[in-house]
Amino acid sequence: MLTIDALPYAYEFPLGRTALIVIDMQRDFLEPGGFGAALGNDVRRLAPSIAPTRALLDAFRARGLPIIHTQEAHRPDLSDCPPSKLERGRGTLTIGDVGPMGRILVSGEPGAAIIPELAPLPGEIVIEKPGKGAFHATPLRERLTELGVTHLLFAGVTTEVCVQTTMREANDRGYECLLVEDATDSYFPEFKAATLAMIRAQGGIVGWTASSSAVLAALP
Ligand code: C5J
Repeated sequence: MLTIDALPYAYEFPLGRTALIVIDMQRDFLEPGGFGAALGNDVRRLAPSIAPTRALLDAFRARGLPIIHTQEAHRPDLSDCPPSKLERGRGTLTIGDVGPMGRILVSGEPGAAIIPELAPLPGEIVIEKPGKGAFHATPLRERLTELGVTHLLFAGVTTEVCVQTTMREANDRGYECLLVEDATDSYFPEFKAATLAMIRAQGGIVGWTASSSAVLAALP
């Protein structure tokens, strides 16, 4: 077992059974003209997490370790989008509307793509998900089982929505989860801080948090 200097205490992980999961680093959340901006958010707030996430990807790629990317994206006919999600995500544009980067959060549209800096390489698993959590209505569990993964290191956006939802889903399924503090961002800094605190509260009730430098230092 390897050890990361983490909170609330050291995180131990078996190298061959640990995957990096990068949540929804999509143009629709990080660039102007997408879903995040249509909801009135300042998308520049998500930019600081890009470089640390890239450093984690580079380290996992160099060691041949498993990498999973997720994308929040719906079928073009929106048949996988619950009416409640359509009703509540109403900004200047909503899911399925045509914006400057194509139809908002629709599979295959330019805005739904992962940003170029973090684009998946051939062979890396990409999970499209209709929900905020990456386990709901996706084959993620099956892919992790095939890989023998028991431990998950989380990066991505946004901290308190899709990252936290997926981390809680994973925690309930028995995965040992760590959120990389500087490889995740929120449009609301106070929500990010609260999420980090919630995860590691009560003895790590949802998991651990650590900096990307602590993760990189722990890799052989
Ligand atoms: C949101 C996400 N915030 N990826 N999605 O709607 O966090």
